[in-house]
Amino acid sequence: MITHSDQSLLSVLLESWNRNNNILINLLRSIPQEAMDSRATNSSPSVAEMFVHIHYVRLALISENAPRFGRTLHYQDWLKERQPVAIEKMLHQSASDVGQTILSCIRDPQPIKFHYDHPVLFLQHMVWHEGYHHGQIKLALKVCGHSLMDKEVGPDTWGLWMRKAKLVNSK
Ligand code: NI
Repeated sequence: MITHSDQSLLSVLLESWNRNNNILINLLRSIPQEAMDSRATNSSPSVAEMFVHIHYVRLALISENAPRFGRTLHYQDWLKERQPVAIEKMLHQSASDVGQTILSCIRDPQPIKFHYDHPVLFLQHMVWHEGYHHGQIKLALKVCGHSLMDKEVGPDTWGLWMRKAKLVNSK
């Protein structure tokens, strides 16, 4: 049974996941179409491929760990996608899937199949993974002459973590 304090902790955790996805979407929206093919090196994935990779990893880990919530994966087809609007739609869908999976697995605990002892560790892994690629995307853009300035993109990326939204009774 989920207590009131568990429920409020869960709400904050899911809010952190929403913010993580909003940060990623805001990064995507700040990238011009012509910069979507930027790569840090010749053998590195492009910016578009890294966003698609994030979408794929979310869904692949749901399928592996909580197959009852899994979707069919079309990674090779998805990798051809370069349109930011289409990629944004994918990211919204997989973010929602991750959130719903976490919530369902906490409310109705069943053993996690492979990688995690608890659904919250899955959530934390995704946040860490996406922060890692966030930096790689910005590096690829910089190498290819499409640097994003912190003063322009910072408020809607980094800034979202620290935005006060009266989620909890802080003193
Ligand atoms: Ni990765």
